[in-house]
Amino acid sequence: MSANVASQTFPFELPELTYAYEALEPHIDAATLRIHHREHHAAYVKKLNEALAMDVNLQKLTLAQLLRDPANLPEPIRAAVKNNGGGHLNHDLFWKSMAPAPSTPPRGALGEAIDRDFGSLEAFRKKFSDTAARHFASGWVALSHDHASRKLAIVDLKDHEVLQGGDATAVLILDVWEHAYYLKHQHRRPAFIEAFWNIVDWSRAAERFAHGAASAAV
Ligand code: MN3
Repeated sequence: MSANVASQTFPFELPELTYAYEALEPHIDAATLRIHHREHHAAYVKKLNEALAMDVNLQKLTLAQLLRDPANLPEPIRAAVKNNGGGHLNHDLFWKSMAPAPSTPPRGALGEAIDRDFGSLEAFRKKFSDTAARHFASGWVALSHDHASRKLAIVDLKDHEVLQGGDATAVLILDVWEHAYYLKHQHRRPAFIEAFWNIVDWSRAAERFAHGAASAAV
């Protein structure tokens, strides 16, 4: 698995994608993907670094530590770190949630857990899609594996809220901000959600699930 931005420290860098901007066509168009990565995601990284530029103590903390309890951050940069840091973390996971089609259904432990907690892959997809379509304004929808209950759940995140790494593993995430789909789909978010299922990288999702389940069992 490639390096996780959660364990990285200042200065943060825009991660390269593991596929070309054209590689997710026609499900996600190259123009949307390029702008989303090189402009939107890059801007969150830049603003996160700007917020931390004057604070040498915070520069020693990993991204996960910075986002763990925003109430402990200095008030003047609290919102900037929470929003831009959360944006950085979630986008990195979003890029890793996708791969060029065709998407093959999850096998092994993740497939079994989806069947157990949602009834079937189809039932999971419907519930996730409905949550994503209903999400009001900007945000994210994640498939989360809760470490305490050992169960999968669909989590609706506002703006750039994040799943807390110590408590849960983010198995999969979908960006439902308008910038993720507006160029191609305009107001038709459900068409974008439907397209997403063609390019979900279930094999990397299964790796995250297995890794999280192992650390939760310790
Ligand atoms: Mn985005």
